[in-house]
Amino acid sequence: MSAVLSPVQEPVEEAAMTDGFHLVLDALKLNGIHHIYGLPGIPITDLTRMAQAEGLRVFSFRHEQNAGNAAAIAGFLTGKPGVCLTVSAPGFLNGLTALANATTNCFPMILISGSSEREIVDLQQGDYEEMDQLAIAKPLCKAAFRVLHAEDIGVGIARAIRAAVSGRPGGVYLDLPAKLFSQTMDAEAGRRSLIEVVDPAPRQIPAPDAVARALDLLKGAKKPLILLGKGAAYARADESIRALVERTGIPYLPMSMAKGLLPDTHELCASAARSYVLPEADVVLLIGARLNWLLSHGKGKTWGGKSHKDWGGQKFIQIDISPTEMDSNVRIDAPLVGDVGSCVDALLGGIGKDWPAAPSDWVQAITERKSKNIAKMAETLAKDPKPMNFHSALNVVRDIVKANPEAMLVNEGANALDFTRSIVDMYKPRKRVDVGTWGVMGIGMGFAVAAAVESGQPVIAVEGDSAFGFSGMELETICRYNLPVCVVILNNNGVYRGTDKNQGGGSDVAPTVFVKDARYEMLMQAFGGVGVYATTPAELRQGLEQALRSRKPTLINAIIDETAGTESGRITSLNPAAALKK
Ligand code: ADP
Ligand code: TZD
Repeated sequence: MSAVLSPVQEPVEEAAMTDGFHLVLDALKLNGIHHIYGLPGIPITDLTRMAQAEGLRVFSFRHEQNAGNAAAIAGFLTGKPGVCLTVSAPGFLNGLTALANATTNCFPMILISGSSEREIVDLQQGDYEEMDQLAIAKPLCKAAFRVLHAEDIGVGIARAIRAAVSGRPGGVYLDLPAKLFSQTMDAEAGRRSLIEVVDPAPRQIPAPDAVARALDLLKGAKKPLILLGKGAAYARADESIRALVERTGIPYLPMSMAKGLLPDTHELCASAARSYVLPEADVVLLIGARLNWLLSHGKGKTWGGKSHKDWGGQKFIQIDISPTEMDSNVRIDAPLVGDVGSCVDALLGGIGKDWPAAPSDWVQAITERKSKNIAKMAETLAKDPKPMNFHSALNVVRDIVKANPEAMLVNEGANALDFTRSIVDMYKPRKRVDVGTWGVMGIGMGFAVAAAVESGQPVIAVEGDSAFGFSGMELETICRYNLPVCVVILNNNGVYRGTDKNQGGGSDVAPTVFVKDARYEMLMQAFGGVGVYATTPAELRQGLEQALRSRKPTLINAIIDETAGTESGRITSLNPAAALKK
């Protein structure tokens, strides 16, 4: 053996390599995404382990729908896409409801699902958890992509991020087949293939003639009204919106998730006179709010129309980033297409010192109705019925939120939703998250986890007992991550209430009725959290105060009069049987 190595035999330094797993994680990190909400299994278990090793936080759930809801609301709260990671077929399908809900609500999220081998899926040969996930996701989200080669991971993630947050935000599906993760490539080439997305949600400036048209209409209004939706909350143009309201003196109505954009106690807040201002207003400025069912489609009796479909005669100015939203229900006289911040700033630019004050008789009339309704509500809230009802329980939550305006409020149910929305004032933007555009049950614990994680603030989740059941197993997740979440179940023994009877007279209880006096607080105790059984407002108050002080996972089972709720809360009329009774 020769002691001298020939040039060909010289040991070469092995090129550093990377793989699909690390490229995915590096691409997320490069774009400031440090949280993954998901549930492990083939083929993404190792991705979750490596994610932790690489310094990302992985929040592992008990069901993918809850992880998806967490990702969706993380997107709303941060303005960056929330990421949900699932296994193939059934895990993907479990996450899909949340993806569709995110898209419906304009929340930016990316559902990343592992998938089985394309060759087998496409020939339908029966792979483990085989499903053509990309095809199924497509119609339910804003965009859907698949990455087959490691060198395309950077582009795939960049496209997913852009699609989720630019224009109207929404859900994006990213399909990553199992084989992708183990593909290797030169580390330096891999690094160069990643994309740090520049300006992912570009501002969209409204056209000057559109601004002039809107200002003209607003200036001539006798009874102007501003309607703030969750698009306005999402846009983070809080100071500009406040300036618009205060400089013009125009009363405003916040939609549910826009509550707190300005404090609900603001003198121009018209919430307590809603049924007066909607039919009376002559010019309505919609800011990031759609004229969908939640606003009676902009017509009918709510808006002063003579019949169900009749237009009330209002003129509408609509600020929205989506041009096709205009005229979706009624004529939009002054469409203002652009991002909320740019549009509101453009309006402010045209509102000089000579801008007329909002007509004082209009503002005065609203103030009078408000005062009357607020006084009436105060009377109801001061009552102390036994057992508790929605009002006496929510009066406590109202005080607690007032004393802790930074706390996040999650809310779902029917009566539990409607009463909380109208009784509990919000003081800061993006503190209230709820069932949104679909009125979907099941967002509760997923939203609560992400609200705690993303805001670092304590979370109060006000839940109907039925609503809670959809995601209740995530109490374990809340305890595992030791999150400062206090769940308040307004427990009236069933869906809407607990008193329905089996109309056939059989021994089964009615479809809306649950086990009586269920001890939900014990579920929290099972995982090491604090359980409180509250039958009085004092017990509820003590439980809530203690939870906020200790920041320990807590569940308060607040026992409500089982006769207290109404069918479907405030939307009884949408039940088909209501039409039979007419
Ligand atoms: P709400 O339920 O509170 O009435 P919607 O979800 O119906 O609100 O409406 C939100 C609207 O806001 C959507 O039409 C969406 O396109 C729009 N939107 C979302 N983000 C922005 C933004 N940054 N600028 C302008 N419009 C936005
Ligand atoms: N399933 C899903 C996914 N979303 C829904 N909205 C419903 C079913 C129907 N539904 C409502 O619209 S509210 C509600 C259901 C089942 C629960 C109401 O009961 P609750 O609240 O106990 O949560 P209240 O306070 O008793 O009304």
